Amino acid sequence: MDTEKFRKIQKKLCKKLDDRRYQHTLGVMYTCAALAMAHGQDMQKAQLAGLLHDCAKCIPNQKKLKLCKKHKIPVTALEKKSPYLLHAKLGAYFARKKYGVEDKEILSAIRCHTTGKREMSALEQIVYIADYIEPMRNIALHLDEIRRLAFQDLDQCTYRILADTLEYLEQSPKEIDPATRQAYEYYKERNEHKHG
Ligand code: DGI
Ligand code: FE
Ligand code: FE
Repeated sequence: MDTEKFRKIQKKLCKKLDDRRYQHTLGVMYTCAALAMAHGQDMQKAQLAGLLHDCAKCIPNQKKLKLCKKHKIPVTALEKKSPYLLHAKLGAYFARKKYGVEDKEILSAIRCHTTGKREMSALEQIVYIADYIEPMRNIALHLDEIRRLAFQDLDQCTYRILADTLEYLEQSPKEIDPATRQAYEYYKERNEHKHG
């Protein structure tokens, strides 16, 4: 994608997000680029996925549900109870329909960035990780260790984030999406296999 097209997307997106969310978005975008560099992945694709990952975040929850219905995006019973989760699916939809992104890998990285999923591609892991570690994030536990791991081993880093996220969710009234649990089981097994 050429620079001008990228700038156009940034300008348009900036109007759809509040300032805090836009600053987070830029943090994720640059962190995606850095992780792509570290792991030999396509930097442009990673940046674009990072830029658009939360493009549907600032839509009110009721409107998220309405928009899913309107655009025939399937909503699970769990998502109905926690509609904020839908910003990922809706984000992928808008990335294509409103921002003209056709790349399937980018769209799928946006779609799974909140819960994660089993067998993520390197690009999907990069977006998932960057969202968690970008510089403005500062409340999660073990961030120093997770930030260090991000540049060393994507699978181990993904696993650590999933483990901490599940622990956080289990202590909160929030329901756990099957994708989150499946991702955790998958990366747990994968890391045990790799590291004994
Ligand atoms: O959109 P962001 O705030 O940048 O980050 P995100 O899209 O990763 O969303 C983070 C929130 O999503 C965080 O509070 C944990 C929550 N989350 C992750 N997996 C699940 C989940 N919430 C529920 N209810 N169920 C999940 O499985
Ligand atoms: Fe998000
Ligand atoms: Fe985010």
